[in-house]
Amino acid sequence: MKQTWRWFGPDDPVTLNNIRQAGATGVVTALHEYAPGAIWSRADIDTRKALIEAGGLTWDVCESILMPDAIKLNGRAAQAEIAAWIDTMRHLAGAGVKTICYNFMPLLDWTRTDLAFDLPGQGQALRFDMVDFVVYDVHILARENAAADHASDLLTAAQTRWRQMSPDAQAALERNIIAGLPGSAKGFARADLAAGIDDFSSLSHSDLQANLASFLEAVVPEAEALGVRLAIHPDDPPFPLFGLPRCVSTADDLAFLLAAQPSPANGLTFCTGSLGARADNDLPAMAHRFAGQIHFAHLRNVQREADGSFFEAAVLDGSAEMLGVLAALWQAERADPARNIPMRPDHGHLLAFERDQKTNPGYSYLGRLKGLAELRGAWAAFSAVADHPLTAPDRNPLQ
Ligand code: CS2
Ligand code: MN
Repeated sequence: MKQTWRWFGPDDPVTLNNIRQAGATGVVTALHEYAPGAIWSRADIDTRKALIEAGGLTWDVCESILMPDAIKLNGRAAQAEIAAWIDTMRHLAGAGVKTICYNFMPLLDWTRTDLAFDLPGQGQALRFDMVDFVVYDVHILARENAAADHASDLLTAAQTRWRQMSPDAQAALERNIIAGLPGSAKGFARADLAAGIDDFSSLSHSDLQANLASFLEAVVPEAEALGVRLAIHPDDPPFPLFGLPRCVSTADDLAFLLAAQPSPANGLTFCTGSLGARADNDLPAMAHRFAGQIHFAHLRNVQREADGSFFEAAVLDGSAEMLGVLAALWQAERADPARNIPMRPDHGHLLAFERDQKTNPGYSYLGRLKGLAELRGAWAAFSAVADHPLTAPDRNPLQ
């Protein structure tokens, strides 16, 4: 397991030295100044890489090359956008950055309704509140036929909550949902979101899958020739929003995209927090099933609630069986010692004095440092149980 850390570049409140102190040896980053579809220059890539290496770290993963909506909407017809994506991939590979994360969520990237949810005695977390989301969809954005997409009990609860919601609370909810979160392409104004939803309104789940397959058909051969490992990130949350399809949410979705272009270059970012937001995703089983194609892992946890809401939990405390996933990754590396899967702690809680400082939502220092430490300890324990003389049958301290 290669311990990495997401860094948003020189403006990130977390410095490269902080990252080293957290115990990570690798960096996950992207040139976030580039808009979707723009070709990253080799010079800018080299400059970022030199900065990271001067900080005593390595640039292990690019997260992400943004995916223009034209590719999600039109598939192979978006030839210019696909060609530009390949050019950026080529420039990254030329600089030695050969694991590339991306996602295929139409219009909206990862989405939450609350960026400062208070956890008793544990700081603050990101949260997706399903009733608040329905309030926004049905009553604030007032999307046409939105009610048809939500269960009656949610509609009733949303009606009540909306009536009690102040204008300021409504404005805060809209900002959280559409203003764009770290790593996303951009934020929206309400009218732009409504227009974008219209653009995608005729797209079905299988249409989006077909467009992803077309993208992979064009890109995977080039990636394979370059020695690049593509690592698609799951949908977050892993279910449709605003009636828009999502096609990287379930084990079937992952199996489809891997089968679309069988190649070592066509792989996954196994994000336990994104996939774990669905109760029907058996994460340890999925990690075992797809272990050979997991090129990158995001390890975080979420606590699910009955109505589909969830909030970011401590890595070993949430609804997802983190130790089962770690065991699958540990066994995959044990089976092939050449593998050293880069992993990063994903979103972390906002803790202690950091609550008074500028942080990127979900990307605090203390919360991620705590998560990485717990993951490192669990990983070491697997090795100890397997190898340490103390656990040899005749010297097992527990016997
Ligand atoms: C995270 C995001 O959603 C997640 O699990 O990894 O922060 C991710 O970086 C976004 O998808 C950015 O595109
Ligand atoms: Mn993730």
